[in-house]
Amino acid sequence: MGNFLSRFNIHLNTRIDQREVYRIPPHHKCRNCGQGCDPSKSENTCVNAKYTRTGTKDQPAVYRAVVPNNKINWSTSYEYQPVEFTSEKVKTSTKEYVDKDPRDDPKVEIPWNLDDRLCDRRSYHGPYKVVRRVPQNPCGRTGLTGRGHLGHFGPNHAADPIVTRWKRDQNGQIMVHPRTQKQILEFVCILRKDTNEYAIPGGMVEKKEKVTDTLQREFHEETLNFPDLDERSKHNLLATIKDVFENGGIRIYCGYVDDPRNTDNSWMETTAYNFHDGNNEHLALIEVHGGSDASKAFWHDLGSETPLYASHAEFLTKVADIHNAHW
Ligand code: RP5
Repeated sequence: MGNFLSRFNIHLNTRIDQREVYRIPPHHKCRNCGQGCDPSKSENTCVNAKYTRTGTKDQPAVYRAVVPNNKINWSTSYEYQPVEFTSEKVKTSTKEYVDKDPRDDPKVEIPWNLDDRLCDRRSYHGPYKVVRRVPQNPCGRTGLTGRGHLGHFGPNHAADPIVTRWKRDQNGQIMVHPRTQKQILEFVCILRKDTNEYAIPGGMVEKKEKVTDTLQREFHEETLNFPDLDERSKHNLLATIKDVFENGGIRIYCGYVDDPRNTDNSWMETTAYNFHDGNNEHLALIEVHGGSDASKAFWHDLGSETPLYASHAEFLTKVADIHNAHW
């Protein structure tokens, strides 16, 4: 995969919830192996399979139709037999507003491309097509139709807090990477329970929730799991997070995420913000401990050496760029 983010028109500012139209990325990471390979090349094993396993390790196997990179775009004709899949958990969830397949009931008018105040169905990339009563993934074919493991048809909105500090030695000096000769950043990283991959501690924007609140809630749930902390310390910790998250931060990205759960009709979009404590004044002093969907949380070196979930490496490249740090 090339530089996913560089294909977007990224604006850096601190306003949240502002809708802007970004250019749509031309292709996905390979969904067949998840590695960004090109299944149309003969040396690639993906080319030999018609269907490949998708989803997470703790879910029953689901197979996607293999889509060669040059057939991802909807405008390219392709004899295509995607697999229809919506997980039982999603189908039976009482939490989801869009909890039934709209094709089952032609009388139900779904307000696609709109925010009806119960659900924001707008995409950061502008209006998407609705084909046979379901949204069409603006980034092309994925080998799977339905909602997969996602709660909503169309865009599923998430938020990603990228909390960073400089890596320091015992004397407090910022450490420099021997290869790039650039200073090293650390970020708050989690190990996702579902895929066992390193990731930013992001999560879904809940109904009627503002992105700024999601950023705080997810950071709290996934990285600040201290059941034994006394009430006063807990209060101080949350006050620090609230103060920094609401008053600082650089928007790194908003738009489509190359998430393994994406289908032809449901996809992830996120807003990623960087909160940097360059002088060890507030966030840098926080100890982290995994909770909720994270089996672990820890400060981790920011660099190309670490493989990360979905498009998270692309967001962190941008963060490294902004701070002129090692990548
Ligand atoms: C990714 O999935 C987003 O970038 C965000 O980090 C995450 C949200 O999903 P959950 O962590 O809530 O599963 O696409």
